[in-house]
Amino acid sequence: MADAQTDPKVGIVMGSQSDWPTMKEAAAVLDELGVPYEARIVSAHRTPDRLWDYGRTAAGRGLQVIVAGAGGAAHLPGMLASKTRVPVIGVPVQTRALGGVDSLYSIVQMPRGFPVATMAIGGAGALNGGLMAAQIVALGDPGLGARIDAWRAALSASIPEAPVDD
Ligand code: RP5
Repeated sequence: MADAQTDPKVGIVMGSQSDWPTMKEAAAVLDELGVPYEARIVSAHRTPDRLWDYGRTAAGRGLQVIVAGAGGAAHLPGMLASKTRVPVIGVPVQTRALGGVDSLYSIVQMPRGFPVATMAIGGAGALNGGLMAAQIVALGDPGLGARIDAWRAALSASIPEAPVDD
């Protein structure tokens, strides 16, 4: 999975290495669509200075959107949104203790003025976060727009009309 990509348009960030199995679903769909991204561990609590630097430099480095995943007291997406105008998509990572509802509530209830676009809990949320990021980048990239249209058409075509027995 890519990370040595030059000129990343999407930043995938997560609070911990333990979030990567979830967040790599965002990376996988960006790979599939040919969108350059970087993946970084940036913890609101354990590496606050790294978080501040990431948010402070994001727009200047050319990032167009950030997909931020965290679990539990999931402050990373909201704190990043407070530090950069680059749109932040939040992914609530599933937790053992509370199933990810804790992550969801931590991410979704932002105060007026600092939005975070919040996805579903877990892998589906991470994949959708990657797709949403690609769709944002595609606003200025017609070739990518065409690849997303083809991706969606292939998904539709893969759905059978009638159910079958297992
Ligand atoms: C959060 O705490 C991370 O986003 C992660 O989901 C959760 C647990 O982290 P680890 O204890 O597994 O590093 O900051």
